[in-house]
Amino acid sequence: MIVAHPNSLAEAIQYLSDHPQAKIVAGGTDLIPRLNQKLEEQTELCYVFGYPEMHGIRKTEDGGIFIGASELLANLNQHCAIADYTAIWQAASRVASPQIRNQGTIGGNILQENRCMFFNNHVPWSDVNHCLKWGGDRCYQARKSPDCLALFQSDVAPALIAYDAHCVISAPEGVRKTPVFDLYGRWGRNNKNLAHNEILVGIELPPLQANERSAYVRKALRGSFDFPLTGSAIRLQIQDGIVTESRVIFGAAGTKPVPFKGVDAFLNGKSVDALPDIAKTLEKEVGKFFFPFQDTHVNGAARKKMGFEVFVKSVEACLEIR
Ligand SMILES: Cc1cc2nc3c(=O)[nH]c(=O)nc-3n(C[C@@H](O)[C@@H](O)[C@H](O)COP(=O)(O)OP(=O)(O)OC[C@H]3O[C@@H](n4cnc5c(N)ncnc54)[C@H](O)[C@@H]3O)c2cc1C
Ligand code: SF4
Repeated sequence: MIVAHPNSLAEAIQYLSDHPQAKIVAGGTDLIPRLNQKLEEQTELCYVFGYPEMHGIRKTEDGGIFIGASELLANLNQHCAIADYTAIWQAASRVASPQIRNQGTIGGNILQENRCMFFNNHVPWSDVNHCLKWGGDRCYQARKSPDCLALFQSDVAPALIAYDAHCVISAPEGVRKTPVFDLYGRWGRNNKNLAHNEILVGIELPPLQANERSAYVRKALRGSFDFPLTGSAIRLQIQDGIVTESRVIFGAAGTKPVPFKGVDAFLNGKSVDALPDIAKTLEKEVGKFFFPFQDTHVNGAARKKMGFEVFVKSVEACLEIR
């Protein structure tokens, strides 16, 4: 295995352009276990860490915040500027364990591979028919699906999307910016809209609005370690006790973060005091946004139920911080 560590961001982009088979590695907490389990074959890695452009958490000219892609998740939790973006702070603090948060980066978190028990528990050298993600001809998760539906389980991405965060991406042609939501394609494999020689440099958060509140709540088998089974990021604008804008993004609900379309019709114009009761009436609506994905811990029906539970709790958590 070749592991290159170019001297600068520009050299890293050049290296990736010259070595189309090389794959970016940052903290390695997502990629290295996949390589160890032989879920992916790589002979060349390009280590992107230590470049000044990709570090730091600082104010932007418009009053927002820039988070370098190489910032460790643990650093997000120690920064007072992130604490004001409550849902993002909460999501970063819920990821995995302290060990992983001290090694994993925010960039790697939102670019982590989608997961599925039929793929991740797979024995690559066995003779069984491989699924689509392995280059086989079928999906075991959803027999009729034309493509892979593996689950995207980043905790932080839904919270970033709730805040309309943008990615700053360095490419051979220069720097481009794109909404975090647009980073993800439709299916559960090869679904990051990032060219091989593009590097995520950082994430920009817009300035905080007056009277806004947010929260992120997730459910996991072991809260202190496991991937989320479901997650809900909520962001509300409130004027004189009345909701004026609402946004909810579900995590571990599908192949990418899933917006609760139409949530404004239920929450906008309502008194904050009425929200917890309104949220409890939305089980059917919320269930529509959670793909009935089965894994070793829960079946599809349970996932929908848990999706509803985290939604209700995220509404309550959002209102607790007054
Ligand atoms: C036991 C365990 C539990 C976990 N639990 C959770 C959890 O609860 N919630 C959660 O959200 N995640 C969880 N994770 C996933 C965890 O790996 C990520 O959260 C972590 O942040 C990944 O960051 P990294 O720097 O280690 O990524 P890496 O492994 O280095 O990279 C991940 C992917 O991103 C790409 N990449 C990384 N940085 C860049 C960049 N700057 N530009 C372009 N591409 C890049 C890499 O090529 C790779 O494909 C868990 C992982 C483990 C092993
Ligand atoms: S969703 Fe289907 S194609 Fe994708 S990894 Fe799972 S079984 Fe394979």
